[in-house]
Amino acid sequence: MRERKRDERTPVLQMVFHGAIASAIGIAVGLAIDWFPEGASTQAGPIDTLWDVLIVVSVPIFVTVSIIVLFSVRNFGMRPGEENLDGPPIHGNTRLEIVWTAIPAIILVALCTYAYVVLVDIEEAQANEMRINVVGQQFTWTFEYPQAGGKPVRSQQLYLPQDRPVRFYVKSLDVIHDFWVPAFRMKVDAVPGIETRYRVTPDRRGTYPVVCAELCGLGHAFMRVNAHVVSPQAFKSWLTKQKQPAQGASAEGEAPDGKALFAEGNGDATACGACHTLADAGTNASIGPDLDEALPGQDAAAIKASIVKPNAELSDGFQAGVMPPNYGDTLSPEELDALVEYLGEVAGK
Ligand code: HEC
Ligand SMILES: [Cu+2]
Repeated sequence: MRERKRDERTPVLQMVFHGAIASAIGIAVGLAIDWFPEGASTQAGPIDTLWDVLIVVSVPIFVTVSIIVLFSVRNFGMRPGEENLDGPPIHGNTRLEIVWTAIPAIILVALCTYAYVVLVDIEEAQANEMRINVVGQQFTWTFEYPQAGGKPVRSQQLYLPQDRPVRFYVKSLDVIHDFWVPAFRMKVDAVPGIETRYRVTPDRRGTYPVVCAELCGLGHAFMRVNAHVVSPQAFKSWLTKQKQPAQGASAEGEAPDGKALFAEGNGDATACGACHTLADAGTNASIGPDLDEALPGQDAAAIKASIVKPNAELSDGFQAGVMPPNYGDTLSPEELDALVEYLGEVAGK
């Protein structure tokens, strides 16, 4: 009698013992892995803590389920000769059922409550918020900084002052994209026809990748720019500098600047530099052909044709449908001429 009892109890003790060791290892590994790049916003801290709590709670649950399955297979598995036997009929055990429903329910409600509290906390409106419009399109981002009583400043690079709360208003001109700066932790879809939003307060200076997190076409993997978190003074002087020069779009009466158009676009037209390398304009993207190699030897007419009808004649090794086909509309005739003239000069160098 005593013998039997001990036999029945040992498997449970063994399971608890193995489960505790496996959970400890799983939690240690889960917490040791750097899942995210180093955080650069006030939102990152609470989100990373939430992530760690989820690991600490979910690893033991996963281990418990796996261990029970493994021990059951070993101890209660079918032996040779038992193929036609049915197990003993078991009917409900109300106490057990209540326990295994209540415990997961309590864990889930607790985690949901905690996650909700974190969400409300990181999305809270801040005083002195700066608005930035984010426009996604195949295959680049444009950032607009609204200016009181003037035209917004547009940029292909995201500049942010350190410690200033920002609210992003995200739009898409074509398909669904997703505006994500992993170092800030927040991300939201850019959906055609609606405006989505999120808040972030960058708190560490540096340069962080802006990534499109929604498969959006051939150039998706290249839909990357940089977010620069700089000191408030540096941000101010950057913004002032953006306001002054031709900025691509021609100021009244001035001739459009081909180089600036190439590097920065004009707000409607995506910057050529988002896809092409051209040393003279200081761009180094590689979605389209390297123009330092492709341009020499081409005359103005050929260059103009490549811009206005990109799919008519394809460069070797590149696919149709990547270069925007609407530069004839998004660039004014003067801008197009300035751009062609500029590229012609670079080609002739
Ligand atoms: C979204 C990415 C993208 C943008 C933006 C873009 N291009 Fe392109 N471009 C490409 C790709 C891809 C090709 C090669 C396929 C083709 O010829 O259509 C190409 C081809 C070209 C060529 C032909 C090169 C050769 O081999 O002869 C020229 C010239 C060119 N682009 C200039 C421009 C200019 C100028 C702009 C800005 C007004 C621009 N591109 C904007 C992606 C882009
Ligand atoms: Cu995209």
